[in-house]
Amino acid sequence: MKFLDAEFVKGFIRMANDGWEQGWHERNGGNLSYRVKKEEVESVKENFKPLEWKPIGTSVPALAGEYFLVTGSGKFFRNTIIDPEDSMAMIELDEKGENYRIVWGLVNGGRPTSELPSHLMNHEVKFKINPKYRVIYHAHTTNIIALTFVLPLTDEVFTRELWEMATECPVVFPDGVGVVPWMVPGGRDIAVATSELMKKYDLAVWAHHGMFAAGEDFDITFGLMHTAEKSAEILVKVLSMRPDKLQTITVQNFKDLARDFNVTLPERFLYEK
Ligand code: 2HA
Ligand code: ZN
Repeated sequence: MKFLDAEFVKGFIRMANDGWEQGWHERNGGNLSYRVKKEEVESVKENFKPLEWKPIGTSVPALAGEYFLVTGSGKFFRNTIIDPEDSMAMIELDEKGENYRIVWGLVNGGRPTSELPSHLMNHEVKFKINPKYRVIYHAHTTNIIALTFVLPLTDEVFTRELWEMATECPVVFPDGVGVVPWMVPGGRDIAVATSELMKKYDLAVWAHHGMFAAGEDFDITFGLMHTAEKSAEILVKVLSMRPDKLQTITVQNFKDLARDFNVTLPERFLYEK
C-alpha cells in the first residue's frame, strides 16, 4: 500500500491539520507522535528507506523496536496536509530504545520533533500502564497558556478550575491535570518532569508554553486537548468579566456527577474554597 493511503497516516495528518485550524500551531509550534501498530507497520513497509541511526537523547527500553509517526523539528503543522513527505517522518527505535532511524518521510532533510525525548518518555510511561495508549500531542493552546500567568501553578488549582468551567470536564479527564513549572523545552529534564506527571494524568500543562495530552487514538487525544482548552477559554472569558464567580459547580455537584457518571474524582481536587 502507498504510505499516504494508510488510514493511520490519514488520521495523523487530519489531527495535525485540525490542531492548525484551532490556532494552536503558529509557525513550527507543537508536535505530534503516534506509536504505530504492528499490522500498520507491515502494511506500509514496502515504502521504507532507512537512514542512519541517531541517539534519541534519552533511553526508552520498554519501546525498543517500536515504530512512531512523528512531526518534524522546525516543520509547520500548517504544511502537513499539503506536503506530508516533507513535514513528518516514520521512525524506528533500536533494540535498546536508545537510538532511532528515519524509515520514511522528511524527504528534504531534518529531524523528528525537537520534543522527541518528551514524546518517547511519555509514550513509555503510558505503554507500561496501558499498552492501548498510542498518541502523544503537544499544542500551544492559547487560553491554557494565558491561565498559567494568573493561576497558581499547581495540579489542584488547574484541575479544579478547568473542571468547574464545563460540566463535561470531570467526566472527560477525571484523573485531573498536572502542571510543569516553566522549564527549557526540548531536553531531557522537561521530559522527565512531564513523564512523571503522565503516570497520574493524561494531560500536563507546561507553564507559559502549552499542553501535552496522551490517549489511545487520535479522536480521544485531540478531544482531550480540545475539551481542556475550551474550558480554559471559558475561564479566561469569566475572569475578563469580573474577578470572581457569582455561582459555580459545587463540591456536592461534583460528587453527584461522579456518582451518576460512574467516575472517581480524587478528593484532593474537591477542596472547599
Ligand atoms: O517548536 O512546540 O516545544 C516545537 C515546540 C517546542
Ligand atoms: Zn512547544
